[in-house]
Amino acid sequence: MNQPVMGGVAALNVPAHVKHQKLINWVAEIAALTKPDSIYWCDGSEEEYDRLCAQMVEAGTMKKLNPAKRPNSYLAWSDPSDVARVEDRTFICSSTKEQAGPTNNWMDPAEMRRTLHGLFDGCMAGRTLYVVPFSMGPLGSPIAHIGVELSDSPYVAVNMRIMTRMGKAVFDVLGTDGDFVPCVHTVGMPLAAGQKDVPWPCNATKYIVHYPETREIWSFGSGYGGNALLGKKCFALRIASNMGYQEAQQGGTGWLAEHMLILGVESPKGDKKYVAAAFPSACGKTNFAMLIPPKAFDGWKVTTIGDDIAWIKPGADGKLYAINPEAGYFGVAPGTNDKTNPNCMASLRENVIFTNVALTDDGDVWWEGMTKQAPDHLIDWQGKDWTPASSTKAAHPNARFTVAATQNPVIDAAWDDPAGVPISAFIFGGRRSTTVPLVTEANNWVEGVYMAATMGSETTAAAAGQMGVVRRDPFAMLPFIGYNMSDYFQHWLDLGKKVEAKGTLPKIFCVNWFRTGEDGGFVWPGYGDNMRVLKWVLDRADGSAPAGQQHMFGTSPNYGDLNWEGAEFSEVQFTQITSIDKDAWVEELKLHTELFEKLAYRLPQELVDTKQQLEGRLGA
Ligand code: TSX
Ligand code: MN
Repeated sequence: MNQPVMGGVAALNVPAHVKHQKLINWVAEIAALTKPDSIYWCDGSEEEYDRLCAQMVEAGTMKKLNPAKRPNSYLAWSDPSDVARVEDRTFICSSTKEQAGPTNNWMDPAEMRRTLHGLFDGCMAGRTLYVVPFSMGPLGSPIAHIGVELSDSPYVAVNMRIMTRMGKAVFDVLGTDGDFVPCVHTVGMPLAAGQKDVPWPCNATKYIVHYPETREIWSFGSGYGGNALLGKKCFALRIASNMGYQEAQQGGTGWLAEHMLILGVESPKGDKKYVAAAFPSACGKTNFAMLIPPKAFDGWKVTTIGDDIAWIKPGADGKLYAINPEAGYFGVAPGTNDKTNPNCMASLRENVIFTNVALTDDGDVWWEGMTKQAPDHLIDWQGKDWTPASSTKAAHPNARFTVAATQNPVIDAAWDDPAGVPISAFIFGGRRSTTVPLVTEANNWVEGVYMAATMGSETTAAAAGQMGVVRRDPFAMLPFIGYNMSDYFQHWLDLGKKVEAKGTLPKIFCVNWFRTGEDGGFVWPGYGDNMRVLKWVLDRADGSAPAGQQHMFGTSPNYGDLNWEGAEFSEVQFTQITSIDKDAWVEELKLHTELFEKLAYRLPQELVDTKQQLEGRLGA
């Protein structure tokens, strides 16, 4: 289909339906820089998806799984060095360092452009440049935005088809002069004439670069997840958080791009409410987004709008409306099973791309925690024989599935609604073995923002450093805020004031499923039983639940305020996970001070004042 290469320059092959000259010029410019062998414009069709997958099977990048076991599904094994996001190689190249703030890596944009120009020059030699048009959010939604990713990875093209609204229709929305975020991605491994490719090309040198002023994303050297699927963390969080902030700076109300799941709760009477919830990694976000209520909640339904990212905008009625900018789930496989998340397991029955899980002898997949008993023999994620006696893991701990949201049996009817859904409550959670109670309602928006700003999570894996150390992860956004974190806090405070003046703000809650007892075990059963907490949250949000116990940090339920039907959970246990240990909180607030010192430049005074009030209440 591609026209012959002429004079070493690949033919542009612009399809007739592409009428956006600026886009065409940009593709030509990037092609001139990266020097691919050919250029291919993705149309997003099923035929194209099947063709690219077959091509990757041929190249050894993916294996087709046994269609009897896992219909229309594939398994990719990455290079062992390319298995996760690379935060230390992620840059926010705003014109000043202050705009990126102390929590982001920064480099002068002119200097970064020189560096990247050198790296990208000829980087696609021997490869095809895929033009991947995508919409983050329902096509044409007033909350949605368009991106175009130019990538030399067919793995990126097929994953983007699942994770975003990808294809031809995007060009119709773009028209002749619509706005789009330009995203350039390369695995960074040009092929010399006749050089044989490897199954997973990548480069030891990696750069994940954002230019917030010009709203560009440039990614070099990795083919994995958030490093390469640029619609997700790079666009939907880092660039979008900046867009929402800038809109407010330019006199608008502004909007929020958040690392949040969105779920719906429907009562037996048919009342429907939505909550958005932020959790750092390893807290089970996808599990919460697909929660199955326990028997005591017969007739109640929990449905999923999204499992990772929310774009939130004030509506004309004074409520906050949220969309899921994504169209699929790129979730962690290990630990997922029919007990922890049956809805997720059902989503994964067919049409899935698995990355870095193990291969069974009958051509299916397996990962740690999928079944109690591991199979007798597997091929592990590095292509080696594995048995239960092996000392290594069969699946990489960050192994992933890519699957369309539509495969989720509990997908919300409004998941694709361009208007979004109204949010009744925000929930912020972390993994804390001590100190933080099961659930707390903030006294007001400012104190809720304080809770979210100071939230933290204990590290779980040795790889992440010391086990059990609390890492502050404000709003679960530490690696994802595309500008200065103090300005981000101010944006939340300002937006709250603007919305409060005209309408109703969601209430803010803080949860912790992970308090441990004397024996070190988790006290709270978690999972479906989180519905008991969720119900209280919604009842507080609409004012129908009693005030509960008021304490230094807000309001928590009394034992009798939660529905315990079918649960064997005593008042003693409840006290264990809701009690407030003054000494622990004295230490906790010292850690808040540490965070605030780091963020002192432009830290909102309201948050400093809130901390002082909490210290006062604690000392009293
Ligand atoms: O996802 C989790 N959630 C949210 C579910 C809706 N996890 C898994 C976290 C790692 C990704 C949880 N782990 C939750 C939870 O609420 N709670 C816990 C801790 C826990 C682990 C095991 C048990 C109870 C609590 N019980 C047994 O294993 C029998
Ligand atoms: Mn995430």
